Amino acid sequence: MLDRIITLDEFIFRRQKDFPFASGELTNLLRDIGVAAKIINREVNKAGLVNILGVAGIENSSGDLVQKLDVYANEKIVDCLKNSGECAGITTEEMEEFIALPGVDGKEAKYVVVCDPLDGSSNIDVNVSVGTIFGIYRRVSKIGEACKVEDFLQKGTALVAAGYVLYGTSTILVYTTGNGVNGFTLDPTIGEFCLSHRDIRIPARGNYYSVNQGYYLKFDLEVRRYIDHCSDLNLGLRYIGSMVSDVHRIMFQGGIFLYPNTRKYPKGKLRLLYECNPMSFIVEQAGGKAINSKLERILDLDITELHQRATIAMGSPEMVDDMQNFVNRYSAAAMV
Ligand code: AFP
Repeated sequence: MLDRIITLDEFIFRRQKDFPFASGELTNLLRDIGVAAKIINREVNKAGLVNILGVAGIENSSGDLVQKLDVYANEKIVDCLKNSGECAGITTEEMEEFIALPGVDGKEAKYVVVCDPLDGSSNIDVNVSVGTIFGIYRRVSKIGEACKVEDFLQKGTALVAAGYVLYGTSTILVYTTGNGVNGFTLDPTIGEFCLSHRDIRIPARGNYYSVNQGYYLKFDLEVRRYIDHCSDLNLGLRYIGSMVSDVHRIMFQGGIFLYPNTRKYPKGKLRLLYECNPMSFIVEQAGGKAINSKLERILDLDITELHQRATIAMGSPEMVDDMQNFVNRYSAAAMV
């Protein structure tokens, strides 16, 4: 039980004081992302009114053009970071190329941001939870010059911070700066994210597995055998189709989330930079594990393209280990 309300801003500021040489730039950047999340939350909550206000691409009753929510979320994130002056560049799942942001008031930024502005957006029309995922890297190119693609093409191990916002029955922001994971629930009455989940730890095992079982026959043999094993253990299947929501459940109740290769997506569907790396950093910081179908740690994967895809198995450490054993056993058997 928390004795008094601690807002996200206060928490971030307090944490900054734990680092004697911190300049406050990361603090400000995290705060700006929190502001963008509140703006996106406001629009997500109105999504059900779209049929009344107008549909995407046409004018609403006020004469404004109604946008698709993922496009809107993308614009809001970019706007917030553009004006903040703490971000040298941003790349998102919505954009083909990254954007280099100019310094503000003569100040040159040292961080770049990667983001999936509205993950699971195909769920919006049916009122199912969606999320925003973000990651922050220290740029590797020269400060003072326009940022370069290399600033974004860094392994997950180089992440300075990562987080997600889940727009669910309540809106919650979960983030890490590599020193544990904390969650903040939006109190709509005061418009603040308030510390609600301190030092989140993933249980070693859980009672659920999360995979699009509709693709079962398209998975490799070893993945199918692992899924059979989960079913043999009487684990429940939970799959929302919105990675943030599925992983958020695992953060608290344990379990495993899988998106393996299929015939349609031989390299996996999810994006390494925007989805897999930030979520893996958070999961590892909470004591979990995240690997790909080749059993490589997600955060160690080389990245050569902004929109590179990856396969993933993440969640409770003992369940990821089990999955690893199945892959080892059945892929060896397949080679005989
Ligand atoms: P959308 O953003 O297009 O809805 O995709 C969501 C997502 O990237 C991830 O959040 C889900 O876990 C996964 O794709 C769902 O994909 P399937 O519909 O193929 O299971």
